[in-house]
Amino acid sequence: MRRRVLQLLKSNRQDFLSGEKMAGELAVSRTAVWKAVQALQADGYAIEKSPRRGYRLLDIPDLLYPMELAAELQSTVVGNPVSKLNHYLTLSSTNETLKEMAEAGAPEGTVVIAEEQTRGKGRLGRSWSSPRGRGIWFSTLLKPSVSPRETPVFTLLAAVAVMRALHAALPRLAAGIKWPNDILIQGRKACGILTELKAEADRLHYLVIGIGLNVNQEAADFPPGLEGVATSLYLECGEVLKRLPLAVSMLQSLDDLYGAYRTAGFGPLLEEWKAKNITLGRRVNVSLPAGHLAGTAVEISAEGALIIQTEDGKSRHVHAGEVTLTAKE
Ligand code: BT5
Repeated sequence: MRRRVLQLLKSNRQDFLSGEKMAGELAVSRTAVWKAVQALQADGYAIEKSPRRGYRLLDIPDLLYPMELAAELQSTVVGNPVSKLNHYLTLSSTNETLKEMAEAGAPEGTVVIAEEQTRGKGRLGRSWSSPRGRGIWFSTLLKPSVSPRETPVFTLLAAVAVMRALHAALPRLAAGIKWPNDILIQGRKACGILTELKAEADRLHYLVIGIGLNVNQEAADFPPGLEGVATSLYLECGEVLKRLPLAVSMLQSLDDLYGAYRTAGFGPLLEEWKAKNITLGRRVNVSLPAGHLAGTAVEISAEGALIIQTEDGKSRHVHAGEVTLTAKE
């Protein structure tokens, strides 16, 4: 009911719509219309009510509601149908909630979005700052038929999806992908990706791809210790951005890229990743569980590993690790 009332209000934004007319069109009582309007107001929609003229929609909240996302999204798997989009005001971590849903049999393409995460997760038990309404914090469930060895490529796929959305919104933004899971702007981190999976030795059950994009944080919104390390789109371009179109664009790009991967494999995706990365050609230090590695990042393998050429001329494939970029070659 709420969705249908909202649709009517949206298609008549320039004028008031009487409660009677809406009730007639939706074949419900005027009280039902009024209740739906009240529910929409409680959700943050600014709706003006005039005793004689009816209702008029003044503003849509910048919240990532499924019905708003679905109105713009033209995806096949990710977040389609709309019942796969799950929105929460606050969650501990969207990855954690989506993993529970995956265990309970949620379908591929299920998405969990939170306005705020109280225990947002980074890799290796690190935390991810996710203040309310300031960024886009969401996770997507995919179930590709690949072996667990091939899953790192999906982190690269997600990074390319974010880059496409950033490019569409802010074409002049100097953003680039740092292998494996960061998007940096002028050397500062604006986006992180956390891919988690459940698998047997040779069979993947599911992937949960969590993406956190800093949109409207001011410097003071970041916890101590992240000065000079983290940034937001607002800090980089000086403009408060609407999160809704950015979120739609990321979901759409994820869906497009996943579709492209299913028809053409990883090849074209890796080419696009290369065009958008800032890691290859750079001298890097990589911290690995078993120590450090220094060298030049020369290539990305078909499985998404970073190939490092060390001083002694040897090539090393790094499948996971923390990369620090040093000088340009
Ligand atoms: C990441 O880890 O970059 C993965 C971040 C994934 C976050 C998303 S949000 C939706 C989904 N649900 C979750 O619970 N997580 C995912 P890592 O490479 O380990 O980087 C973590 C490090 O980045 C921290 O140790 C901080 O130094 C820094 N950091 C924390 N919050 C940040 C933020 N908002 N922006 C930039 N840097 C941040």
